Amino acid sequence: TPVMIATGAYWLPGFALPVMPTLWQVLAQHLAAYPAQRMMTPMGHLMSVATSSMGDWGWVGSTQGYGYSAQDPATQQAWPAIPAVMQALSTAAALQAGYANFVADSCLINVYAPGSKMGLHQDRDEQDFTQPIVSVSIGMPATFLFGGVKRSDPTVKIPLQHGDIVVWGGASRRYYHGVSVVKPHAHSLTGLRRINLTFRKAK
Ligand code: MD3
Ligand code: FE
Repeated sequence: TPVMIATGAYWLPGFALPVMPTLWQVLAQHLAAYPAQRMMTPMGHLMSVATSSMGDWGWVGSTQGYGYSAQDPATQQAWPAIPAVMQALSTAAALQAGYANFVADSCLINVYAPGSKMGLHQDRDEQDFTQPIVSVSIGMPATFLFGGVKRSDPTVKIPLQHGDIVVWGGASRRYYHGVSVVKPHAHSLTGLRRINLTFRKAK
């Protein structure tokens, strides 16, 4: 049962749990072949979160700025395809939230160690903001911060657990958001890691 948390944003607690064994198998395999890397900010700092990608487009950061690239900057190789289990999960979650026919061409994989965080930001590197973003939380819990269209808007905290999915569309697609410093609560599947998948239509 979807829980509306803002205009167009729906929380689907535990939605990914039934496919988690299969999902974790393909994800662990992917991370072994395409290790998550800490990208550079435009200011030349390292992000605390490490990232990897799947699909036609992968999100990358560098001192040249942020954006989508068809190649892994570490290897210059194309990203691997999004596995069927993940493609089907993101399409089903989007539909559950009222967004029919969502087909991701990018899956960003954010890997958080204890102490990692993500500052308040907007996602605006995608071409079409009418397309939702589907996020899947795996492993250690985290507190998600959710604001409004202005950076100064008040934020609400959402405790995201292993297996939760949130679909962000409509007005919420442009809202500022971030993740508080992740605390060390070892998880049976991932150990001291939180992994967040965001399925996007980048182009
Ligand atoms: C709300 N990731 O990768 S996912 C990101 O947990 C990002 O790793 C966070 O923000 C994470 O850009 C949050 C939830 C999320 C993703 C995209 C959104 C929330 C969003 C886009 C618009 C509004
Ligand atoms: Fe974001």
